[in-house]
Amino acid sequence: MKYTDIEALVKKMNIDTAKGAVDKRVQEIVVRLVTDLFKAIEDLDLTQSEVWKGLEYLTDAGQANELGLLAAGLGLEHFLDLRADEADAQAGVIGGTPRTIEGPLYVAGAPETVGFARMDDGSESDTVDTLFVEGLVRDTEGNIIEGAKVEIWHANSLGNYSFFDKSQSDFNLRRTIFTDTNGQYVAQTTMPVGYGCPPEGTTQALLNKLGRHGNRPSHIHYFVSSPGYRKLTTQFNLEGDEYLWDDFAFATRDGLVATAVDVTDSTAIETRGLNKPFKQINFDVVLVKDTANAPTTEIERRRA
Ligand code: MBD
Ligand code: FE
Repeated sequence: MKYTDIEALVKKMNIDTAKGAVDKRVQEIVVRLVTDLFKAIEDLDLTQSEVWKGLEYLTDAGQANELGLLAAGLGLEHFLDLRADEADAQAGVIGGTPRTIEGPLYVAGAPETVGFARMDDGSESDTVDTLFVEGLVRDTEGNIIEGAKVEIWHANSLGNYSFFDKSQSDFNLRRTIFTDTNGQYVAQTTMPVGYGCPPEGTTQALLNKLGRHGNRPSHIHYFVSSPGYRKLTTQFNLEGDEYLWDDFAFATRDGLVATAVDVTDSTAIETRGLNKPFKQINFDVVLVKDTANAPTTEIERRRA
């Protein structure tokens, strides 16, 4: 079928048939997407079986709650970041720590403290390196921000996240730390290991067909917010990880690579109240002041 015929057909089916109140935005989106889908079916000469296979795939992915994972793996979530960067630049909003994807594994309601939090439940203390992650939250002029809300979440040594991994305790490796009077946050936790898509899952099944892996480098997620500032969604990825620049979710960005330094000095170990060497990461954050013309940084999505 010709494109003009497809366009006329979709209009006839979805616009000309409207009788009740129309949500114009939804109508515009549906008409566009259905038109583009029909054109793709035409161009690729999809068989009926292939079309049903596609719908069945989406059904399975939805039932497995893997659509968020699929969005990451297909680069949709990263694409939205690139568009948000463009919109910021167009609005003249510049500076601050770069954004990168939230991913599908945030859980709201983590325990809150000021200045310091121990994030791990101790279950991996004997088998995994202890990690101190710390930093300052500042504005773009370099002034520290006291009371900034720093939400941190990351995986355990198997690359799994609490809540989604029911073998972990509630809110393990998830904390909210408000910066202290020096604008500092300190988190004591355990070294994360990169996530891999469930091998038998729907996302990995598709990645396999694309000849792609489903692995992320070791990383730690952040939401950082403070009244009067734009909310930052970001994460750092760890130097030395084989997937650092080969992330299936495309989240690694310049400015968001951190190095975990080995600390073996006995005084430093004692000062931290430990009895073995540990790792330390510095991750400072710069927030940008909110302005009337700045695009919103609040993203509505269903979260656990
Ligand atoms: C993750 O931990 C993650 O951060 C993303 C983006 C996708 C899957 C797992
Ligand atoms: Fe993650």
